[in-house]
Amino acid sequence: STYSTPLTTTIAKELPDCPESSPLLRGPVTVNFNVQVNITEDIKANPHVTEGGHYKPSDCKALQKVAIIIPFRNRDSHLKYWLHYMHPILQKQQLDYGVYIINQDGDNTFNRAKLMNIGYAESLKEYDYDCFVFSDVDIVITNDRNLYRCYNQPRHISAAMDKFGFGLPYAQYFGGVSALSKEHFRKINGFPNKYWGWGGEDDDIYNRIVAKGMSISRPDTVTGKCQMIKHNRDEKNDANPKRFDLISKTRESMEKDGINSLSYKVVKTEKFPLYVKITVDVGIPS
Ligand code: UD2
Ligand code: MN
Repeated sequence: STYSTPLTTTIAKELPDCPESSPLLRGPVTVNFNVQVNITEDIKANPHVTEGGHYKPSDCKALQKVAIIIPFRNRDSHLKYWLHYMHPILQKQQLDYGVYIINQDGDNTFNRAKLMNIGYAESLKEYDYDCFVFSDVDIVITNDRNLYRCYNQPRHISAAMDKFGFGLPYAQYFGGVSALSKEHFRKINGFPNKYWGWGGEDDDIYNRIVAKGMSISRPDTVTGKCQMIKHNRDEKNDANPKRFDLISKTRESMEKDGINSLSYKVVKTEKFPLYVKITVDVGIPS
Protein backbone atom coordinates (compact mmCIF):
# COMPACT_ATOMS: atom_id res chain seq x y z
CA SER A 1 0.00 0.00 0.00
CA THR A 2 2.97 2.29 0.54
CA TYR A 3 3.57 2.31 -3.23
CA SER A 4 0.02 2.77 -4.44
CA THR A 5 0.43 6.42 -5.49
CA PRO A 6 2.70 6.71 -8.48
CA LEU A 7 5.28 9.33 -7.61
CA THR A 8 5.84 10.42 -11.16
CA THR A 9 2.50 12.15 -11.45
CA THR A 10 3.45 14.77 -8.89
CA ILE A 11 6.94 15.58 -10.12
CA ALA A 12 7.12 18.50 -12.50
CA LYS A 13 9.44 18.01 -15.44
CA GLU A 14 12.61 19.99 -14.90
CA LEU A 15 14.64 21.25 -17.80
CA PRO A 16 18.31 20.34 -17.95
CA ASP A 17 20.77 23.21 -17.55
CA CYS A 18 21.78 24.88 -20.81
CA PRO A 19 25.34 23.97 -21.84
CA GLU A 20 28.21 26.27 -20.81
CA SER A 21 28.71 27.07 -24.48
CA SER A 22 25.60 27.37 -26.67
CA PRO A 23 25.61 25.05 -29.73
CA LEU A 24 23.70 27.74 -31.65
CA LEU A 25 26.61 30.18 -31.86
CA ARG A 26 28.32 30.75 -35.20
CA GLY A 27 30.81 33.61 -34.64
CA PRO A 28 30.81 36.68 -36.92
CA VAL A 29 27.49 38.42 -37.61
CA THR A 30 27.00 40.79 -40.52
CA VAL A 31 25.94 44.24 -39.41
CA ASN A 32 25.13 47.06 -41.81
CA PHE A 33 23.52 50.24 -40.55
CA ASN A 34 22.98 51.44 -44.12
CA VAL A 35 20.37 48.76 -44.66
CA GLN A 36 16.99 49.87 -43.32
CA VAL A 37 15.21 47.78 -40.71
CA ASN A 38 11.53 47.54 -39.90
CA ILE A 39 10.15 46.97 -36.41
CA THR A 40 7.01 45.16 -37.61
CA GLU A 41 9.15 42.65 -39.46
CA ASP A 42 11.42 42.24 -36.46
CA ILE A 43 8.47 41.49 -34.21
CA LYS A 44 7.46 38.74 -36.65
CA ALA A 45 11.02 37.47 -36.90
CA ASN A 46 11.22 36.97 -33.11
CA PRO A 47 8.02 35.07 -32.24
CA HIS A 48 9.50 33.56 -29.07
CA VAL A 49 10.23 36.92 -27.52
CA THR A 50 7.30 37.72 -25.23
CA GLU A 51 5.61 41.03 -24.44
CA GLY A 52 8.06 43.44 -22.82
CA GLY A 53 11.07 41.94 -24.59
CA HIS A 54 11.55 38.76 -22.60
CA TYR A 55 12.92 35.45 -23.72
CA LYS A 56 14.11 32.22 -22.20
CA PRO A 57 15.10 28.99 -23.91
CA SER A 58 12.32 26.39 -24.01
CA ASP A 59 14.54 23.31 -24.08
CA CYS A 60 17.03 24.08 -21.33
CA LYS A 61 17.37 26.16 -18.18
CA ALA A 62 19.42 29.30 -18.86
CA LEU A 63 22.57 29.61 -16.76
CA GLN A 64 21.88 33.26 -15.95
CA LYS A 65 18.95 35.64 -15.74
CA VAL A 66 20.08 38.81 -17.48
CA ALA A 67 18.51 42.27 -17.43
CA ILE A 68 19.69 44.34 -20.37
CA ILE A 69 19.55 48.01 -19.47
CA ILE A 70 19.73 50.78 -22.05
CA PRO A 71 19.92 54.47 -21.03
CA PHE A 72 17.79 56.35 -23.51
CA ARG A 73 16.28 59.55 -24.78
CA ASN A 74 15.10 60.35 -28.26
CA ARG A 75 17.08 57.63 -30.07
CA ASP A 76 14.34 55.56 -31.66
CA SER A 77 16.27 55.57 -34.93
CA HIS A 78 19.10 53.71 -33.12
CA LEU A 79 16.90 51.52 -30.97
CA LYS A 80 15.35 49.80 -33.99
CA TYR A 81 18.79 48.67 -35.15
CA TRP A 82 19.71 47.47 -31.68
CA LEU A 83 16.52 45.38 -31.51
CA HIS A 84 16.99 44.06 -35.03
CA TYR A 85 20.52 42.80 -34.47
CA MET A 86 20.55 41.94 -30.78
CA HIS A 87 17.37 39.91 -30.22
CA PRO A 88 18.42 37.07 -32.54
CA ILE A 89 21.91 36.98 -31.03
CA LEU A 90 20.68 36.96 -27.43
CA GLN A 91 18.37 34.04 -28.17
CA LYS A 92 21.23 32.10 -29.71
CA GLN A 93 23.21 32.73 -26.55
CA GLN A 94 20.49 30.81 -24.67
CA LEU A 95 19.94 33.55 -22.13
CA ASP A 96 16.94 34.16 -19.94
CA TYR A 97 16.75 37.89 -20.59
CA GLY A 98 14.64 41.05 -20.61
CA VAL A 99 15.24 44.36 -22.39
CA TYR A 100 14.75 47.59 -20.38
CA ILE A 101 14.81 50.96 -22.10
CA ILE A 102 15.23 53.57 -19.38
CA ASN A 103 13.95 56.75 -20.94
CA GLN A 104 14.84 60.10 -19.39
CA ASP A 105 11.76 62.29 -19.24
CA GLY A 106 11.87 65.99 -20.12
CA ASP A 107 14.72 67.92 -21.65
CA ASN A 108 17.09 68.61 -18.80
CA THR A 109 20.72 67.49 -18.98
CA PHE A 110 21.12 63.77 -19.68
CA ASN A 111 22.35 61.43 -16.92
CA ARG A 112 23.44 58.08 -18.33
CA ALA A 113 24.77 56.47 -15.12
CA LYS A 114 21.73 57.38 -13.07
CA LEU A 115 19.46 55.90 -15.72
CA MET A 116 21.46 52.67 -15.48
CA ASN A 117 21.04 52.62 -11.67
CA ILE A 118 17.30 53.05 -12.21
CA GLY A 119 17.31 50.17 -14.69
CA TYR A 120 18.96 47.94 -12.09
CA ALA A 121 16.36 48.85 -9.45
CA GLU A 122 13.33 48.66 -11.75
CA SER A 123 14.28 45.38 -13.44
CA LEU A 124 14.70 43.70 -10.04
CA LYS A 125 11.13 44.66 -9.15
CA GLU A 126 9.99 42.57 -12.11
CA TYR A 127 12.16 39.46 -12.01
CA ASP A 128 14.94 37.85 -10.00
CA TYR A 129 17.80 38.86 -12.30
CA ASP A 130 21.32 37.87 -11.32
CA CYS A 131 23.23 39.67 -14.08
CA PHE A 132 22.92 43.18 -15.54
CA VAL A 133 24.19 44.21 -18.95
CA PHE A 134 24.39 47.97 -19.44
CA SER A 135 24.45 49.03 -23.07
CA ASP A 136 24.47 52.17 -25.15
CA VAL A 137 21.55 52.12 -27.57
CA ASP A 138 23.83 52.66 -30.58
CA ILE A 139 26.18 49.68 -30.16
CA VAL A 140 25.80 46.15 -31.46
CA ILE A 141 28.24 43.28 -31.28
CA THR A 142 29.36 41.63 -34.50
CA ASN A 143 30.28 38.24 -33.04
CA ASP A 144 27.63 36.08 -31.37
CA ARG A 145 30.27 34.49 -29.12
CA ASN A 146 30.59 37.79 -27.25
CA LEU A 147 28.21 36.74 -24.48
CA TYR A 148 25.79 39.15 -22.76
CA ARG A 149 26.25 37.43 -19.41
CA CYS A 150 28.27 37.86 -16.25
CA TYR A 151 31.67 36.49 -15.36
CA ASN A 152 33.72 36.22 -12.16
CA GLN A 153 34.87 39.82 -12.64
CA PRO A 154 32.95 42.77 -14.10
CA ARG A 155 32.95 42.37 -17.86
CA HIS A 156 33.69 44.98 -20.50
CA ILE A 157 31.83 43.63 -23.53
CA SER A 158 32.53 46.40 -26.07
CA ALA A 159 36.25 45.68 -26.03
CA ALA A 160 36.98 46.29 -29.72
CA MET A 161 34.92 49.17 -31.05
CA ASP A 162 35.10 50.22 -34.67
CA LYS A 163 35.42 53.87 -33.63
CA PHE A 164 38.60 53.07 -31.68
CA GLY A 165 40.16 51.03 -34.50
CA PHE A 166 38.80 47.80 -32.93
CA GLY A 167 40.80 48.29 -29.76
CA LEU A 168 40.65 50.30 -26.55
CA PRO A 169 41.22 54.07 -26.51
CA TYR A 170 43.03 53.53 -23.15
CA ALA A 171 43.53 50.50 -20.91
CA GLN A 172 41.05 51.61 -18.22
CA TYR A 173 38.26 52.32 -20.72
CA PHE A 174 34.90 50.88 -19.58
CA GLY A 175 32.41 52.68 -21.85
CA GLY A 176 29.87 51.21 -24.25
CA VAL A 177 28.59 47.82 -23.06
CA SER A 178 29.39 46.16 -19.73
CA ALA A 179 28.09 43.33 -17.54
CA LEU A 180 28.03 43.22 -13.76
CA SER A 181 26.51 40.56 -11.55
CA LYS A 182 24.22 41.61 -8.72
CA GLU A 183 27.10 40.95 -6.36
CA HIS A 184 29.53 43.13 -8.37
CA PHE A 185 26.98 45.91 -8.60
CA ARG A 186 26.25 45.88 -4.86
CA LYS A 187 29.94 45.79 -3.98
CA ILE A 188 30.54 49.10 -5.78
CA ASN A 189 27.33 50.71 -4.49
CA GLY A 190 26.05 50.80 -8.07
CA PHE A 191 26.93 53.70 -10.34
CA PRO A 192 27.35 57.42 -9.63
CA ASN A 193 24.24 59.62 -9.85
CA LYS A 194 26.15 62.87 -10.10
CA TYR A 195 27.49 62.85 -13.65
CA TRP A 196 25.28 65.17 -15.68
CA GLY A 197 26.09 65.44 -19.36
CA TRP A 198 28.60 63.60 -21.45
CA GLY A 199 31.64 61.76 -20.13
CA GLY A 200 33.43 60.51 -17.06
CA GLU A 201 30.76 58.23 -15.61
CA ASP A 202 32.33 55.19 -17.26
CA ASP A 203 35.71 56.05 -15.72
CA ASP A 204 34.06 56.49 -12.33
CA ILE A 205 32.56 53.01 -12.64
CA TYR A 206 36.00 51.66 -13.53
CA ASN A 207 37.45 53.39 -10.45
CA ARG A 208 34.75 51.86 -8.25
CA ILE A 209 35.53 48.37 -9.53
CA VAL A 210 39.25 48.73 -8.89
CA ALA A 211 38.66 50.37 -5.48
CA LYS A 212 36.79 47.24 -4.41
CA GLY A 213 39.62 44.95 -5.48
CA MET A 214 38.01 43.65 -8.65
CA SER A 215 39.44 43.67 -12.16
CA ILE A 216 38.00 43.90 -15.68
CA SER A 217 37.33 40.83 -17.78
CA ARG A 218 37.16 41.23 -21.59
CA PRO A 219 36.63 39.12 -24.68
CA ASP A 220 39.59 38.93 -27.08
CA THR A 221 39.76 41.60 -29.80
CA VAL A 222 38.27 39.33 -32.46
CA THR A 223 35.28 38.20 -30.41
CA GLY A 224 34.92 41.69 -28.95
CA LYS A 225 34.36 43.54 -32.23
CA CYS A 226 31.47 46.02 -32.04
CA GLN A 227 29.94 48.69 -34.20
CA MET A 228 28.49 52.02 -33.15
CA ILE A 229 26.04 53.93 -35.30
CA LYS A 230 27.66 57.20 -36.31
CA HIS A 231 25.97 60.18 -34.70
CA ASN A 232 26.47 63.71 -33.46
CA ARG A 233 26.40 64.67 -29.79
CA ASP A 234 22.80 65.07 -28.62
CA GLU A 235 21.32 68.26 -27.28
CA LYS A 236 21.44 68.51 -23.50
CA ASN A 237 24.34 66.07 -23.32
CA ASP A 238 27.29 68.46 -23.63
CA ALA A 239 30.63 67.36 -22.21
CA ASN A 240 30.50 67.64 -18.44
CA PRO A 241 33.20 70.12 -17.32
CA LYS A 242 33.10 68.68 -13.77
CA ARG A 243 34.04 65.20 -14.87
CA PHE A 244 37.79 65.37 -14.20
CA ASP A 245 37.26 66.65 -10.69
CA LEU A 246 34.60 64.02 -10.00
CA ILE A 247 36.72 61.13 -11.33
CA SER A 248 39.58 62.13 -9.04
CA LYS A 249 37.31 61.64 -6.00
CA THR A 250 35.58 58.34 -6.74
CA ARG A 251 37.02 56.53 -3.75
CA GLU A 252 35.44 58.97 -1.28
CA SER A 253 32.23 59.73 -3.16
CA MET A 254 31.31 56.14 -4.02
CA GLU A 255 30.33 55.26 -0.47
CA LYS A 256 27.55 57.87 -0.36
CA ASP A 257 26.67 58.32 -4.02
CA GLY A 258 25.23 55.27 -5.74
CA ILE A 259 22.42 52.78 -5.40
CA ASN A 260 22.14 53.74 -1.69
CA SER A 261 21.31 57.36 -2.59
CA LEU A 262 19.24 56.77 -5.72
CA SER A 263 16.03 58.78 -5.98
CA TYR A 264 13.76 59.16 -8.99
CA LYS A 265 10.17 58.93 -10.10
CA VAL A 266 8.68 56.55 -12.63
CA VAL A 267 6.52 58.59 -15.00
CA LYS A 268 5.29 55.80 -17.25
CA THR A 269 5.88 52.11 -18.02
CA GLU A 270 5.06 50.83 -21.49
CA LYS A 271 5.38 47.24 -22.62
CA PHE A 272 6.18 46.77 -26.29
CA PRO A 273 6.66 43.42 -28.02
CA LEU A 274 10.47 43.66 -28.04
CA TYR A 275 11.19 45.82 -24.96
CA VAL A 276 9.86 47.57 -21.89
CA LYS A 277 10.15 51.34 -21.87
CA ILE A 278 10.29 52.94 -18.45
CA THR A 279 10.10 56.73 -18.56
CA VAL A 280 11.64 58.33 -15.49
CA ASP A 281 12.13 61.70 -13.88
CA VAL A 282 15.79 61.82 -12.84
CA GLY A 283 15.65 65.35 -11.44
CA ILE A 284 18.05 68.17 -12.23
CA PRO A 285 21.79 68.66 -11.65
CA SER A 286 22.55 69.47 -8.05
C1 UD2 B 1 30.67 57.22 -25.12
C2 UD2 B 1 30.63 55.84 -24.46
C3 UD2 B 1 29.42 55.75 -23.54
C4 UD2 B 1 29.45 56.83 -22.50
C5 UD2 B 1 29.60 58.19 -23.18
C6 UD2 B 1 29.87 59.31 -22.21
C7 UD2 B 1 31.54 54.54 -26.30
C8 UD2 B 1 31.31 53.52 -27.31
N1 UD2 B 1 30.51 54.85 -25.51
O1 UD2 B 1 29.54 57.31 -25.96
O2 UD2 B 1 29.36 54.49 -22.93
O3 UD2 B 1 30.51 56.59 -21.58
O4 UD2 B 1 30.69 58.23 -24.11
O5 UD2 B 1 28.76 59.62 -21.46
O6 UD2 B 1 32.62 55.07 -26.17
N2 UD2 B 1 21.82 58.70 -24.89
C9 UD2 B 1 20.51 58.86 -25.37
N3 UD2 B 1 20.05 60.10 -25.65
C10 UD2 B 1 20.80 61.21 -25.48
C11 UD2 B 1 22.12 61.06 -25.01
C12 UD2 B 1 22.62 59.80 -24.76
O7 UD2 B 1 19.78 57.87 -25.55
O8 UD2 B 1 20.30 62.32 -25.74
C13 UD2 B 1 22.29 57.35 -24.49
C14 UD2 B 1 22.39 56.38 -25.62
O9 UD2 B 1 22.18 55.07 -25.14
C15 UD2 B 1 23.82 56.58 -26.04
C16 UD2 B 1 24.52 56.72 -24.70
O10 UD2 B 1 23.58 57.46 -23.91
O11 UD2 B 1 24.30 55.51 -26.81
C17 UD2 B 1 25.89 57.42 -24.73
O12 UD2 B 1 25.78 58.70 -25.34
P1 UD2 B 1 26.47 59.01 -26.76
O13 UD2 B 1 26.21 57.88 -27.67
O14 UD2 B 1 26.03 60.36 -27.20
O15 UD2 B 1 28.00 59.12 -26.36
P2 UD2 B 1 29.28 58.43 -27.06
O16 UD2 B 1 28.95 57.76 -28.32
O17 UD2 B 1 30.39 59.40 -27.07
MN1 MN C 1 27.28 56.72 -29.05
